[in-house]
Amino acid sequence: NVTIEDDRTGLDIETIRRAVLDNLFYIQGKFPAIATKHDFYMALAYTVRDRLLQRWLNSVQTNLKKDVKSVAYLSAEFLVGPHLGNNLINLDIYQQVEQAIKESGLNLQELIDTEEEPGLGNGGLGRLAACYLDSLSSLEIPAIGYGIRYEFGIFDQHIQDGWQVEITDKWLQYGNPWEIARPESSVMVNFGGRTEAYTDDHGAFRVRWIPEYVVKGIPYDTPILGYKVNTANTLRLWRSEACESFNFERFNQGDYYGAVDSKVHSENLCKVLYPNDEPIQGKELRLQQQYFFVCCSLQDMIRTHLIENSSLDNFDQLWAIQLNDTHPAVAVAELMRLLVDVHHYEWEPAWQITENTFGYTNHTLLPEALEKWPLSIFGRLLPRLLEIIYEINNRFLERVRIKFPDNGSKMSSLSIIDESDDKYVRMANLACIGSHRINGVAQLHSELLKETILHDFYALFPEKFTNVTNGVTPRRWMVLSNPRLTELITQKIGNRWINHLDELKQLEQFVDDASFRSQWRQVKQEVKQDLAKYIEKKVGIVVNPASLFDVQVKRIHEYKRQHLNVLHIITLYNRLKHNPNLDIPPRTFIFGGKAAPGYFMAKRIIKLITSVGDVINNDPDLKDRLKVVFLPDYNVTLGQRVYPAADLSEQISTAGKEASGTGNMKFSLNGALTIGTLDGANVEIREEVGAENFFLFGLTTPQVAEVKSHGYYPRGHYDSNEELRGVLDLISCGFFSRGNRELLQPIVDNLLYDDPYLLLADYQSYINSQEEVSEAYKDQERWSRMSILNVARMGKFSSDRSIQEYCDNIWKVQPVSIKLQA
Ligand code: 26Q
Repeated sequence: NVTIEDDRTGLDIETIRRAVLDNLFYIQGKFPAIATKHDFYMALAYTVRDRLLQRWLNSVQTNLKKDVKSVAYLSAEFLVGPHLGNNLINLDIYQQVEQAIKESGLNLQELIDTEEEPGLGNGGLGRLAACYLDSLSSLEIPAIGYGIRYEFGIFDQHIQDGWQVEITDKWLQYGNPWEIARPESSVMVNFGGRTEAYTDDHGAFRVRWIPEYVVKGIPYDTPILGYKVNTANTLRLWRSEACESFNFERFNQGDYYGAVDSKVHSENLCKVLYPNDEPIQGKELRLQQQYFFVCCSLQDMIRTHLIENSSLDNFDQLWAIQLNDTHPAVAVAELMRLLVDVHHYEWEPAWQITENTFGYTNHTLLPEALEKWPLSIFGRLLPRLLEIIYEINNRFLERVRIKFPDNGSKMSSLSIIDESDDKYVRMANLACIGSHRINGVAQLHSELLKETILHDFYALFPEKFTNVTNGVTPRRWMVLSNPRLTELITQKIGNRWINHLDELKQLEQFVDDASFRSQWRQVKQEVKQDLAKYIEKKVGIVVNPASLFDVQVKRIHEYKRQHLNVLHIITLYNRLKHNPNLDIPPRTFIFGGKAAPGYFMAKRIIKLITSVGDVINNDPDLKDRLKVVFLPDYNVTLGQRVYPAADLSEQISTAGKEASGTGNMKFSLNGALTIGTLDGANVEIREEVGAENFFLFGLTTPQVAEVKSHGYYPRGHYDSNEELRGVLDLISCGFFSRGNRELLQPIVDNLLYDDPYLLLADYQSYINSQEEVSEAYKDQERWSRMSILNVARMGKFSSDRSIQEYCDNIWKVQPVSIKLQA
């Protein structure tokens, strides 16, 4: 009974095996004997892509034809991670492919590991966008992600002599099998020049923009398949090019270099991702990037809309556009420009459409992290948009004046234009005014937004404010990254939890089952052994898989307080040196994270970690009871190795500084316990898993404010706390820096004389909490119970729940099921 399946769509083992060989030959131009691992990876990737295309095209077609609302998620960053493994999971063909690859004498994991990840983001915000695309597709919501196809993503981090060195990320150099260029859908984007008033044929007053130069945007599409559904949405990333790549006039005049000038200029636009996770002042190219992808995306939505609709009157009924922070906030003004200047709408109806269409997600509380652009740069680059922003602002301030008469301070804080010293365009104000919903990313964050940086907007339109607590996709962050745990859980409660994460609750019934706890420990042990091997291979440090894996992976930032973690390590070191018989469980401290290249303190913190590691890892007195590892080049791929292997998750930011955090969720979902402050989503994680299963320490947000209001004096803690003094003195005297007292002194000085993130104020509380961690770890049965309960109670933190809330409360969109037909 032989069935011949199509080589492009068939899912049985034999067909997949044949299809891979076919693609190897016809796409890579190789036969097995001379093919490299990368060739096989490419052949397999194309084989998987073939199986996606049917679903993808059906989804695109259906969304175009049906008059259902779509979500457009606008984000300057999408940190999607490698596609191959994830697509196998979502297609539900992992096992077949594993077998097919095996029968060809290869190993699937090795091919998966060959994929270069698209590093098109800095950290949390970009990764959140990727989790949300996964959930949108899994929930069958018509959606499209719009962003920039950076030629070079976030830099690769090397560690040389303990310092971070940045290397260009050439992720495209061997080709990208997951994207399809769509040059036929290119659009034009204006920059610079001037505006001009004119009267049209009907005698109406209008404005046109006469640009100095025009850049072409070319879309590159990547399918984003949902889990076990036919919905495959699109991630559409724009690449810039010159309109005319060659200037013949100049060439003929003998100006050979001038002839390609505009080409070089335009192509620079999307060359590189800014590696900062805070706004950088006045970088014109960054503003160009933002306007470029926003302008391309809105034109694309309008073009799509007009295929099936005769006007844009119902644009807001068919599109919900979400602004991922203020990076795409210029879209508010750009949609107004397109409606008024290009489609000849009156201002008021255009504004109704605009406000109904946009939602704005804020990701920060730090006032210094609010994006603002010098008026001079903005006006020179986007003259027409600045005029429109002035018009939006004038009309808005008129309404404010009526609601709060004679309140100059309200007016100036709400105005889009900051007139303090130099003049700036405040992007958060533009986003708030132009959106019908404004949300924070965790309960605490959303409350603090209303009390602090967006207080005056809250007073003006309370009905716009809401919260959507972040979530992460269990497909990538459990099923793909932790197959052993997935298998154990599924044996017990079936597999519905993978897209109904609340079902993990059922694990609670096994918490008293000693054999289950032992299997649970066994899984964690095996995953830790894998990571131990990786660590030895990568950095040459031998770690004990039975030790407590204490992990902090995230961007390096003073507010995230990696250096508080280091103060604890040195405290333990001093204790063990003075009392070698001290009974504490051995620990392996694992760090990972990139520092913004221009962030002096963050780079010193990396040097502090590696320096302390060098001393501790090589001190024979310690008998391997403490190890400190800095894993270079932390990214999505490495995260997938690290989260499953962690025993303890470090979430130790100063209260009130971390908007949400999402790594905290990935750890806890994989059975790590958290040591953390009452910050961001930690608050809700603790609420869910239970206070008794969470190691809490530190000042609360109001206490932080209180301490600061009385004139915080960090020296006081140094003077009164002998153990803390011993730690800081040891750093100061050059003990960790081969006698060099200058190297790490900036960190110590900052803590003693400024300490803006209150490390010294939280030090003792952190140390005490860490002692509780050590005590708990000694009782492995108790630890396992806590670990199981953490996983069982994390259902809330699926990005499926987050996306459902966006759909219900912000976007008002419905799922559309996709039927598979040819
Ligand atoms: C802005 C202008 C110019 C250059 C760079 C930027 C820029 C780029 C990236 C500003 C900020 C970012 C990234 C911010 C970020 O990742 N925020 C994190 O978002 C997560 C998802 O909501 C939260 O969990 C984290 O708490 C928050 O820090």
